[in-house]
Amino acid sequence: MEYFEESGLDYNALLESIRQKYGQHIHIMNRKKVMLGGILGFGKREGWCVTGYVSDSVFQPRTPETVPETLKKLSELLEKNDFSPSYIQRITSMLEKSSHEESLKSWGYVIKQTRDIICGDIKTYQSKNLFIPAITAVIGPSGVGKTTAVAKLAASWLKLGKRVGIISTDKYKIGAEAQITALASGMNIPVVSIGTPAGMRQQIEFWSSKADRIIVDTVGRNPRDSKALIGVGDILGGCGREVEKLLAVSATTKVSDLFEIIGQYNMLNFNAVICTKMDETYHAGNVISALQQTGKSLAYITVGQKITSGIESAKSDRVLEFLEGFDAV
Ligand SMILES: Nc1nc2c(ncn2[C@@H]2O[C@H](COP(=O)(O)OP(=O)(O)OP(=O)(O)O)[C@@H](O)[C@H]2O)c(=O)[nH]1
Ligand SMILES: [Mg+2]
Repeated sequence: MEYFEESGLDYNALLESIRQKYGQHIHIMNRKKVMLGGILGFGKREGWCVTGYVSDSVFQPRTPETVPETLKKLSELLEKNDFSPSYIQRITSMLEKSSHEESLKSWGYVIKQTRDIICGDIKTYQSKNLFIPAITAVIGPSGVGKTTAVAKLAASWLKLGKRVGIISTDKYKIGAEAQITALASGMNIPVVSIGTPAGMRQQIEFWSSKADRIIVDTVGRNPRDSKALIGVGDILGGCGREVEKLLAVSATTKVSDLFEIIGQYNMLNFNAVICTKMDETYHAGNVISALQQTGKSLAYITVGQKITSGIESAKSDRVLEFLEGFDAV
């Protein structure tokens, strides 16, 4: 399969030029707004960056009358589970291409194959061997569960015998500092609050011999507000060294918004995603579609409001438990 990434000022003209270059059998995976052109930062204009792939083989879709009943039922089930239309199309096409006509009559077969495809689609993230103290920052939109995830991570690393410290950079929300301090105090984890890149540098130096793990809680930012996102990047830049950035998104966010959030936060070069509030959904197709179509990996899921538990390293078959009608058969 050939992948492409192309950019241009006008979206429709860009699609046309992609079709001319790669042919008609293209699949768009992601599109995002970017600044293009200019010299030395001047004269840049807003445009689009589109990523996608070209199918290996030219696949002739069936007419609606000839689509097996099992595939119609599968499409309905995927839709109920909040998978995106293009993900549903992709799954049903893959099954049609790779299966014998007879096999497709078996619902058990269709479910098993779909489970396997979905499992293969969920890329899980392995934390890098960062220098000690390793710095992990949790970034993301407001209210998704960043501070809770920071406290959960701290608790889980504490249980592993690590020396943990928390740095809060949320000077914006009233009570943010008090919230994380209260969450961490029960575990005797020290919390400091800073508001500038210089303050961050000072704290990192101070903690460098006192902690194995530093977790940074950040202010929740609207993904459409690029300036605010750059502010988050600036303050993390104050660490002066590599920071593992995990984007927190809520499982209760609709799929089109997940695409938007992941696309916009891409500017901060985050390493992987934490999917929060998994306990509040029975239909996690939105998360799976967004991860697959943006090529992002899943680092953790959080399940529940409790601080001392409910954060799990991502495992693809565990994510399937948050779908309806896809139990192993
Ligand atoms: N059910 C459930 N609730 C969660 C989970 N994680 C967080 N929450 C709840 O979500 C709400 C917001 O959590 P916070 O951690 O304050 O969210 P935040 O992203 O830090 O919010 P801001 O700092 O305002 O941007 C709280 O009521 C949490 O208890 C989860 O995994 N499951
Ligand atoms: Mg918070």
